[in-house]
Amino acid sequence: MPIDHSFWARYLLDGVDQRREVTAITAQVDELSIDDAYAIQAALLELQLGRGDTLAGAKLGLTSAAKQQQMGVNEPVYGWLPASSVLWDGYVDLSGLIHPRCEPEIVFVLAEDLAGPGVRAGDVLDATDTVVGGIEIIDSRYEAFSFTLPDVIADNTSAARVAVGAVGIGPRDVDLKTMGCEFEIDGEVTGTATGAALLGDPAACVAMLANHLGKHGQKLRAGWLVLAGAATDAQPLNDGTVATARYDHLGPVTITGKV
Ligand code: OOG
Ligand code: MG
Repeated sequence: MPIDHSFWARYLLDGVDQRREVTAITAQVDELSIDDAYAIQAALLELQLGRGDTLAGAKLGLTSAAKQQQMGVNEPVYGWLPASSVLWDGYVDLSGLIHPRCEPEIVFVLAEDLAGPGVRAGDVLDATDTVVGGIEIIDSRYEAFSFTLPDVIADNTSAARVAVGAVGIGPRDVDLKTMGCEFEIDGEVTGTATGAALLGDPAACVAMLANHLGKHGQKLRAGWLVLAGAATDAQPLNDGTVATARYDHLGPVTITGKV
C-alpha cells in the first residue's frame, strides 16, 4: 500500500496538539522509505504553515557520534524550524511538550541564500552572518522517545523549540572545529565536545543540509537560523531544570524548564 503522507502528518500533529506519545509509524506500516519519511515531514510542515506559522530556519540532527549512539540511529537527518519554535534564552514553557530533552547547538545565522548541489564548508562560512550558541529542546512524539531513522525524519527530527543565545561571532573569527562547548544540567557537566564532533566540521554539516535541500528543489534562505546538530547527549528538561551550554567565544546560553 502506498504511504498516505497527509494521514501520517496529521497523526503526528495530533500527538503534539494532544500532548501525548504516539506509536512509531514503522510499527504500523509494511515499509517506510526515507523518501516517504521526508514527504510526511513536508506534509507536517504544510499543516503548521497552514495554521499561520512561518519558517525560521532548518536543522540537522544526529551529526555527532554522541547523539547517534544515544538514539541508536547512525545517519544524519534534516528538519525544519517553524518561527513559533524559536525562543531567546530564559524560561521554556513545558506545558505544551510531551517529554522534552535539551541539547547544545551551534546556530548559523545566514546572510545569504545557500542552494545545493555543490555547496562546501567554505561557501557556508561565506553565506553566514554570525554563529551563535543555542540550546535545542527536542520532543520526539514517539513512545519512550524511541524511533527508527524514517520515523524520526517524519517527525521533523524531534524539533520542538530552540533557545538562541544573544552573543554572535563572525564565522571566520573563530575556528568552529576547535570551538569547545560544555553542557551543564543543574550545575553538573554532562558532556563536553568541540565543533569537530559534528562530522568533523559544523560548517560541512550545514553544507550537507544545503545539498540535501537542493535535491528537493529547496534552499537555505538569508535570515534563517540553521542548527548543525548536538555535539553531546541530550538531557531531560523538567520543571526547574537549569541547562547551560558554555561555548568558547560565544559565552553561555541558559534555559530553565517551567511548567
Ligand atoms: C533526533 C533529533 C536529533 C540532534 O541535534 O542530534 C537532533 C532526536 O535525538 O530525537 O536534533
Ligand atoms: Mg538537535
